[in-house]
Amino acid sequence: MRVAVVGATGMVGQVMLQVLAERNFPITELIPVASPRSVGKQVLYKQKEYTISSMEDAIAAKPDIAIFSAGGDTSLEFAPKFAEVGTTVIDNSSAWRMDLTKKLVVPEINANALTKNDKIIANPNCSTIQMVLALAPLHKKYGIKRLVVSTYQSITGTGVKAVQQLENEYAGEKGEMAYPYPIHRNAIPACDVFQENGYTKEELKLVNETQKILDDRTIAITATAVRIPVVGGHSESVNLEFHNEYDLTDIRKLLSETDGVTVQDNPDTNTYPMPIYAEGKNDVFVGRIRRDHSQENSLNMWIVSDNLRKGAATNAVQIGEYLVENNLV
Ligand code: 2RA
Repeated sequence: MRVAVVGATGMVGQVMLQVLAERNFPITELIPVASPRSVGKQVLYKQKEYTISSMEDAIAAKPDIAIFSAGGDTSLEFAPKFAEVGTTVIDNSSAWRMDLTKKLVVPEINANALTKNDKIIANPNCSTIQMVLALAPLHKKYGIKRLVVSTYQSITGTGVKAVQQLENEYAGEKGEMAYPYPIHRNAIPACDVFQENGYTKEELKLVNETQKILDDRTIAITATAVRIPVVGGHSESVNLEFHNEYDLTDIRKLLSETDGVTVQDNPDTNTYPMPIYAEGKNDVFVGRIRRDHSQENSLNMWIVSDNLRKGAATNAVQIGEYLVENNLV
């Protein structure tokens, strides 16, 4: 497979290269792509240096797959150009996610809907991916009526500048600010920009993408997305109301049997998911699974995952694996 990684020097792009190597993706030719100022520089893949190509040269090379993590504007401009030469694009930005002609894919849930005709495939938002992976089996059996989610998101989701700001604050040093206020010893209830309805784009992604992936616009969803001074992954407190009565033991069984989900849930032994332990792993970790006694047919749980892996790079690579395994590229 000739594979282009667009945004190869970025935080997600670098994890993408790690994951492609770890999972031994069948690459015969790797084409790292980055901004014009990076063209000609080197990136490492499997301990070997690869020269960064321009977008134009990468398109001309007609790769089989192009995995993008380069922002929405770049995806909107260049994903169609790759598709025109026959490349299948897997895009990590929000550009195509709610496009009615594009599929929004978490492989364990809906990769089976993919066909050879899907030349631009959208990777969902990180906080959406980890949540829907846990919700899908529960929705299938019990039918989710309403979902209330609060997120506690890693600053790696904001980008390198935010990580640097936190490190500077830890060290008591001045430096470039990603936020107009401290990240260290703070909680920032603003992930991405505010919309006129008072919600942020991040919160609306959790609503709209979840309904699209679960293919059910009747699910009532409300979200609050918070940035916290953590780097290992996103955490989410999820409250579910089902249409039907449920059995708590069966909920645990369904989650334990779901590919990509690990249940960590024993308060007696202080066993529950935490980002410091999820970092660098590909699974979605679920714990604090408990009945919500304040309302019928309702459940609380806690979901943690490395937002750069299953929340971005790993999910995208798994889409690529599905395409290869099913001869769709
Ligand atoms: C965030 N979900 O965490 C986004 C990814 N950039 O801000």
